[in-house]
Amino acid sequence: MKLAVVGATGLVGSEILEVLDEHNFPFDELLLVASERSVGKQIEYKGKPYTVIGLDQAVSLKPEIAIFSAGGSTSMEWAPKFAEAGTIVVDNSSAWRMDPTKKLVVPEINGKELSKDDKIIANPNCSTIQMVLALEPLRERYGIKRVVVSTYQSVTGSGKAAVDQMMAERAGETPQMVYPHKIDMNVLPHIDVFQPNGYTKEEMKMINETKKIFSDDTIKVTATTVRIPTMGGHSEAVNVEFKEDFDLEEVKKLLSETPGVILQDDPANFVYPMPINAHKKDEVFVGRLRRDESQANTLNMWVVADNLRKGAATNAVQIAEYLVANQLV
Ligand code: A2P
Ligand code: 11C
Repeated sequence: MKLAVVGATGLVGSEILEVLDEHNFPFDELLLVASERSVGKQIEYKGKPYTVIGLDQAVSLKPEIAIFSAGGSTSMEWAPKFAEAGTIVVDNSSAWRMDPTKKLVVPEINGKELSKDDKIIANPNCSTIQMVLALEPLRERYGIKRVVVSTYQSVTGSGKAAVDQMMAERAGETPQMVYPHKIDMNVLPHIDVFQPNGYTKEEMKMINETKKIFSDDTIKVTATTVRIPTMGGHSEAVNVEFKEDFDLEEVKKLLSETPGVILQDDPANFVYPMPINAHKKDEVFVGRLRRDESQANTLNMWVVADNLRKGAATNAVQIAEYLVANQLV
C-alpha cells in the first residue's frame, strides 16, 4: 500500500502527517508531494527523512491513495490525473465538493455511501464538518427543519501566511497582509470571497455542503462566518430547529454517546468548549446546550473543533482509513 500526501509542506499537510502517525495508518510506502519550489526538501516522518517529490513523479509512482491538500486549482488539475492512473484521491479542497458525481464525506455520517467506483472523494469544509457531526445524532432522533449558525474562526483556516500576519501584528512588526484589515485585536465578518447574493463563499459552503452531506435539500441553513484572532480551532454558535420536540437530558445523552463528539457542558464549573482545549484534538466538542425559549423545538449549542484536525486532516485520514477497512482500495 503506497500513500501520497499532496501539499505535504503546508499547514494541513503537516497536520495530516501528524494524524497518520498518531493513528498508525498502515502503509508500506509514503510519498510526500509539494510544488516544484519544495522538490528535494526533506521532511521527517516517524523520525525518518523523506524527500519531497513533484506531482508528475508522484502520478507515475501510482499510489493507491493520495490525500490532497494543495489548494483548489492543484486538485482541479491533478486529481483527475491521479484517478486516471488508478489512485483514489481524498481531496481537502473545495474543487469537487459540489460536483454531483463526487461524494462529500464525513465517515461517521455518510461513509457508507462510498464504493469502489469513487476515485475522487471530497472532504468537506472545516466549519461544515464540525457542525454536521454535532448535529447528526440529533437529526436522526428529532429531524432538522432549520439551522442558523454564526462562526468564530481561527486564522489557521487561512494557512500559514495568515498566522504570520497575526503574529507580526502582535509583535508590533509590519505584517505581510493576507486579510484586507488588521486581524489582531479585531473581528472580520468576512471569510473567503463575497458572492452576488451578499453572502461569502464560506457561508455558502456551510449551507450547500450541509444539505449534500445529509442528503436533504429540505433542511434550511443560514450562516454568518467570522474570522477572529485566535488559533487552535473554530467555534460555532448553532441554533437548530427540530421537526419534533426534544428533551435536553436526552440531547446530552445522544451527544455523549456519539463517536468523535465530546460533551463539555457544565456551566456551573465553567466547563464549555474552547479552541485552546480543542487544539490538536481529533474530536468535536459541544456545550452550552440550552433550549431556545423564543421558539418551539429549538436548541442552542456551542460547537468547537480544531479546524486543521477534524475539519481537515483527521477527516481526510478517516476517509482513507474507511477505504482500507472496507476493502475499497
Ligand atoms: P509548497 O510548500 O511547495 O508551496 P498552505 O495552505 O499551508 O499554504 O499549504 C499549501 C500546500 O500546497 C503546500 O504544501 C504547497 O507546496 C502546496 N502547493 C501549492 N501549490 C502547489 C502546486 N501548484 N503544486 C503542488 N503543490 C502545491
Ligand atoms: C477557513 N474554512 O477557515 C476555511 C478554510 O474550503 O477547505 C478551508 C477552506 C476550504 O478559512
